Amino acid sequence: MYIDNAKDEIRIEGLEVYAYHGVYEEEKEEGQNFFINCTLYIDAAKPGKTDNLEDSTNYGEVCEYITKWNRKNRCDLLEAVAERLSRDLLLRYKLVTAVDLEIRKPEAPIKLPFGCVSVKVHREWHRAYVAIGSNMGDKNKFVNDALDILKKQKMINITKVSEMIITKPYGPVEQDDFVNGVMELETVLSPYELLDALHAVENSAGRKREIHWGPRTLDLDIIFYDKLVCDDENLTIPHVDMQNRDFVLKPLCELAPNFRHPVTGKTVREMLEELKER
Ligand code: PH2
Ligand code: MG
Ligand code: MG
Repeated sequence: MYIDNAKDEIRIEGLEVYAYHGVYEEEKEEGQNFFINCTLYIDAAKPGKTDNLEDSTNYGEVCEYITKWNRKNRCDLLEAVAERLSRDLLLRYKLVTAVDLEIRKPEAPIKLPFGCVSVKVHREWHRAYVAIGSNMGDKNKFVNDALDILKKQKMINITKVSEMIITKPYGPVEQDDFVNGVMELETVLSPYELLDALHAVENSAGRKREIHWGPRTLDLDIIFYDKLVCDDENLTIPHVDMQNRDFVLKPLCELAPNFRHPVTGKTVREMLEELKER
């Protein structure tokens, strides 16, 4: 779960598990010892006050979970163990906002004197705002189906959905009116993984990429992803033109009026007011 202010840590060090991860046959057959270090990021203020385990995450239970996970799962690479286990921890323990996970393999089959090999990852929940648009066919159905598909994905939690509004087409292409809205979501996906997931939903609505800015069955655009600023050939966050689009700002203002644009520092409400005055 995404929480803004969870900078406290629960640490597990040197948890020993016997498992069968590895690229080589003898590793898969014989198995070996792995040692796991794990930091869980939480907000300790509440359990600190109440002194009640229910308000926190039980580290003993997490150790059991990690141990069982390594009995059940087999990966070739330490990277895959770290990737999959860290995401499963985030999905399983709702008060944990981020994890550092290190998988150490001191008995790795390396025919040289060495201390240890390991892979360490950091994974966390993120909050994103995604704009929804449709102006072809059964527009409301495309929007609702998209929300239903996304609600089923465990790596994504939709936390708020704005009212859907009908808007005149913006831009140079003459086309039908749009249904537009915005959703707020929490996700353990990276921005690129989220983009891929949204494209898959657009494709499931039969989206064809023919005319740039042209009519579409479904358009899902990432507006904000935390306070990330990213500008490369495949992905621009925040959305470049959001401050000029009332069909984005109006529904976004319903969900997050005080969210500040990470570059301009303006709140969503301020951007909407400025757009109305123009
Ligand atoms: N999307 C566009 C271009 N123009 N106009 C409205 N009203 N709503 C949209 O979602 C929209 C648009 C390109 O993504
Ligand atoms: Mg768009
Ligand atoms: Mg788009």
